[in-house]
Amino acid sequence: MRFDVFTIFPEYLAALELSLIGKARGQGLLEVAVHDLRDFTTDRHRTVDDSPYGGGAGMVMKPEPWAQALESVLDPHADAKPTLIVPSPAGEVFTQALAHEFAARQHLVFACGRYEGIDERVLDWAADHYTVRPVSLGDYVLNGGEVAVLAMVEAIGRLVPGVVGNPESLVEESHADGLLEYPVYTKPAAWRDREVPEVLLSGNHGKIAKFRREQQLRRTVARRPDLIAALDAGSLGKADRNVLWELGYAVVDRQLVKREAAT
Ligand code: JBK
Repeated sequence: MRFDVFTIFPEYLAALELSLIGKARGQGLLEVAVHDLRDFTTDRHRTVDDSPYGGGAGMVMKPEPWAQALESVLDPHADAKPTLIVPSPAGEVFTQALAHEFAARQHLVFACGRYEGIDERVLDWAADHYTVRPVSLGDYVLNGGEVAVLAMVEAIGRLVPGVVGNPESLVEESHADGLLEYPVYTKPAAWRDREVPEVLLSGNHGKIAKFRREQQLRRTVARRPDLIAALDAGSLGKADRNVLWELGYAVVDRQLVKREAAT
């Protein structure tokens, strides 16, 4: 799998030389090339931005360097269009499902915008050569796409076979039951007056599984009620429904609803 990243801050992507992704590059599992967008300018000042038509704050990235850059990594012999991922707060939200979808592609190209974004015609033009996907990490403001690319390359790269040494690390999280993970503990069993929950020391694996499941439900209710609302309650067991009832939820038409709202 190949990644090409275009940015005006190539040093920002130096982290891709470290850890799991850096190692996978060394092993030839992933090819990652980071390119300086300014290398595709033709003027003395290597200009990449200009003021917005129609007025408004800030600057917009000019189309010409982007077209030169994006053309430079097209392979005329490729049997499919590469995917162009454009990090943007106006994109679809990046999820584990999107990471899996992108991990199945041969060639991903990332276009890091800065300032107020990239001239929209670049994305229109690129659609002739690429599958264009504006993607957002979430609803907050970053200064540019670089940090989003770091997150996406890590999330996608670790799904490529061989990149994560122990494939069992991928199994538990892919159980994707739509709940947050349970809390974990290690030695010492007592630390600063805090004890590890006794059941985890019991050796009773049935009780441990039940405890962990309850913890998953409790923290999902507390932290991510949106995930509770998205569950198919019909696929939950009796024990799960009892816990959720105690936490204030009832089942209506296979949906979990707050009990006071149900009445
Ligand atoms: C944001 O991917 N994002 O979420 C993103 C990319 C570029 C700028 C941004 O403000 N949020």
